Amino acid sequence: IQREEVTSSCCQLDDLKRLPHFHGNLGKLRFSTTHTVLIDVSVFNCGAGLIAQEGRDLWNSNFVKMPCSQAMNHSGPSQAARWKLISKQLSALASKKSVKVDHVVAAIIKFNPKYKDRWSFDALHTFVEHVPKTENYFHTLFPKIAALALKLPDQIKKAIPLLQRGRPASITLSQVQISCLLANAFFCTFPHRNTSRPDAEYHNYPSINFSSLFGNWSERKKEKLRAIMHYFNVVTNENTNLEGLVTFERRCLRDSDAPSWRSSSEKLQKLYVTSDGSIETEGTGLLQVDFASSRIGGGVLGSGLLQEEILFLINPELIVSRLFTEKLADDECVIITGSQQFSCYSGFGDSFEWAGPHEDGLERDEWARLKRQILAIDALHFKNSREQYNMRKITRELNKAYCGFMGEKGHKEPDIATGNWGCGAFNGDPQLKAVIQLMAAAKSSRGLAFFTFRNEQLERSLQQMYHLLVTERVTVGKLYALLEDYCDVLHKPAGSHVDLYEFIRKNITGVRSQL
Ligand code: AR6
Repeated sequence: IQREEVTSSCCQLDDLKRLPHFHGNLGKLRFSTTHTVLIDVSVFNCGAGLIAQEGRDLWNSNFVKMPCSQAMNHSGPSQAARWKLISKQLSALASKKSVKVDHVVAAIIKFNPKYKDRWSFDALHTFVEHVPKTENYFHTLFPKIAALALKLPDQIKKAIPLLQRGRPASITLSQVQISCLLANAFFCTFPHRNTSRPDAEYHNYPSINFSSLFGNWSERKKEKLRAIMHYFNVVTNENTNLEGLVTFERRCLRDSDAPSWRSSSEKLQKLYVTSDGSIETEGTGLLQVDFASSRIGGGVLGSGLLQEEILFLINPELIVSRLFTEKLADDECVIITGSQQFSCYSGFGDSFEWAGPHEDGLERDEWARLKRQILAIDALHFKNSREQYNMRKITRELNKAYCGFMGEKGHKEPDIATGNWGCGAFNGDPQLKAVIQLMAAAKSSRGLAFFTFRNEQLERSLQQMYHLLVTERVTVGKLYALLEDYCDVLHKPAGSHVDLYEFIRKNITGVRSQL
């Protein structure tokens, strides 16, 4: 009886598997038809550093259209002429020691003339004016960001594929290459990326040029800009050694991999639940869930400041995913391995504050990637909370979570750090989402660390529910059937709301007492 009690209780955080435990299963860095590597793999594999991979510059619908593209295209003035203009403007800024915001704005507008009266830069202006003199290094930082952006043709020589819908594929690039791409995003140089009209070429992609970050001043914008400027300050500092790689992988759940949930016989895996701490801190080394938008990064370049946006602000390298990741479909996710955390923060939403530099002490794997893995999965957005008690929607959420949790066959994967996925802006029920994630983790044979984000009641109820499910040896299939019954009960005419965990408890213990 005692043994049963121990194993049916939640585990400790230290009982979960973390990334640093795994060594030596990656092999040499290789590119393939589905894995584009933007640095020279042979140079990297013999330990001679990170240099840009030579390759072709392509201007078509399968690749990122680059601001410095010299490729011929048939629409309007050639990009080569535009890059000449961009280079002239940026070189002028880069040659100065100190640059005013007005000059930054003038340069951006010179090569984006259509937006002269449409873009506002009041947030950037106010920000630079508001920050105390002692902290105000921005005038001398602007020339350095311009110099970094100018290096684009030397840094990226091979076309960057788009991670398109329905096509699993990965891109590995260096942290220096990412910084150079983000410096271009800062100066809004990416072509065809300034409109989200339904007929626009990239309407299915998130925005990447920073124009929306620079307008609509608010306290939120101030804190966001502090985090972003801190990132540029670090990456342009000559003493910074950005020595790693980062991989962005789009995964799609093939029909043949979608589980038959009703007939799944797996039992629950380990669970750690806490109302203290956060996914990104205490969950370090686990697969950390990003409560994402289908357009990865959500409102990071606008005014959004929830879990995903905060994650992207403290790890700004994640923002580059917006350059090439098409909107996620129901059965897709993105996994990012190796991004660096540059900042600390406090608060959430309106209370968010940039809280200074973060020294990332993580080890690197054999591909020079920091041992940090982030999983972007977008939950459904329920305008009306009742909508979620529907098996079609529940199955969608199960498959979405499973797509991210399932891991690669034969690989040793860390356990997962998650929490109230889809339960803030997206209005999900935290109890239901916790069960869904437990089921997806069980199906993937991975343990869960669940951060309830100061919700002590959820912490207790989840611990009790887990204890019951494990002692009663409830399988994933059985839980699925219970959810079906629960949805039926809720949708009965005049049915009042029944607590999910209460319903599960009654049904399980009721079944036992009938035996
Ligand atoms: N660690 C653990 N839990 C957290 C953390 C954290 N760092 N931060 C927040 N929570 P939300 P969603 C908890 O609203 O509902 C963004 O704009 C906290 O209880 O960010 O999936 C995206 O781009 C919070 O209420 O996620 C999407 O567009 C809950 O997690 C959209 O929001 C949910 O956080 C996604 O909304």
